[in-house]
Amino acid sequence: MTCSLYAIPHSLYSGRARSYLIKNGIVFKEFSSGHESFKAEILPEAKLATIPVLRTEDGKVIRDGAAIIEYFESSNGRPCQPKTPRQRIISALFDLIGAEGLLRPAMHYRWNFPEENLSFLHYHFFHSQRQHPEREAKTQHMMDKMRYAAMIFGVNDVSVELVETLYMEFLLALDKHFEQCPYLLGWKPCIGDFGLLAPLYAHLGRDPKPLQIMQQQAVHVYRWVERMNRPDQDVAEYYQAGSDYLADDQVPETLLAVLRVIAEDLVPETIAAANSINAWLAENSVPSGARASRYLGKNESKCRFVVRDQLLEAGAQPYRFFQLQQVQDVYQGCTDQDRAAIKALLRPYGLEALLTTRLDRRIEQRDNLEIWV
Ligand SMILES: N[C@@H](CCC(=O)N[C@@H](CS)C(=O)NCC(=O)O)C(=O)O
Repeated sequence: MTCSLYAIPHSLYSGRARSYLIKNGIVFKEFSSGHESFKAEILPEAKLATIPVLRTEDGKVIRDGAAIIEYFESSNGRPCQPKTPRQRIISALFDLIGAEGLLRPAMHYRWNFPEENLSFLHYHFFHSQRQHPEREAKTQHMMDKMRYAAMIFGVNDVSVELVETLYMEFLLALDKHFEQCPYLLGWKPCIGDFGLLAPLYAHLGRDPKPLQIMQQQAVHVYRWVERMNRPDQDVAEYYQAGSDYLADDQVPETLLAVLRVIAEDLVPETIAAANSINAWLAENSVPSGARASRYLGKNESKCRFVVRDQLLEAGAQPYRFFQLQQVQDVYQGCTDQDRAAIKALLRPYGLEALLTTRLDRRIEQRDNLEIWV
């Protein structure tokens, strides 16, 4: 039996896991979440109806893109984790950025351009539903739910201009980076490449409106998106290609320029979300082992933060801190000398704050759920 990946082309988190499987030569067959087996066989073990979910060769069910990647990384000697400290942190940081840091542009460019995107989206949402008399109604319900999620992430009439400006600055900076080398840290993908692909494939590199922007204004990013979905290295345009991460723990200037833009909302939002979730933890007695849901309460846990003199409001999501823990775990595992090098690398962009911003309770994954420890 080969692995089965329950995923759909237009799903953000599916793109991350799929690319990892492709790049690591793991044979799999992909099924839609609308396939009968998803509800009948997968859901009872996956617990939540999110994708991606993997069924391994020996029948184990793993829900969550990060957990799927960790399953293979931990059993294969961590082929996609750089060995040196600065590169390791950068890789983990881009994993966080991809999973959490680009949700506003991803959702904006998907949902706020109906003329360009709607029929394309309908096709995909429809085919992720089971063949069922209420298939169309469920499709509409799911699309409405995702439109609403765009607002929860902080896209509204006031913030939209800032969301677009930040995205374009990020995209053009990333384009300059990929002009120099084909992956974030050199000649092969790291964990951070897979994380970053999540928003840049399904939404920003595939929906008609943002795809056109990427193709017309950031051809090197577009090529990286293609490259991340191919099993070979796919570096024909780089005439002196290497095969490994850059030597001597190098982090290219072009990548730091990307981080400079990203930090502008990633850092204040993460600090604000930590404050909001910590206040909630202080007010609510949360037993050890209780589920850490996507949002606290009924979506009421908002955090507010300022970016370029503008006040933004977004849902505070515990999952952001599950990802951030990975960055902090790498940092904690370093020698004093390596920690100093990491701090010096991140300090100019204010990203050093992410090494110490944390929730008062740790989040872990157990039996396919995120739980409070
Ligand atoms: N933490 C999960 C999140 C998965 C997730 O939210 N997937 C979306 C599709 S990209 C989904 O299934 N949404 C359905 C829903 O929320 O009902 C992961 O990284 O895999």
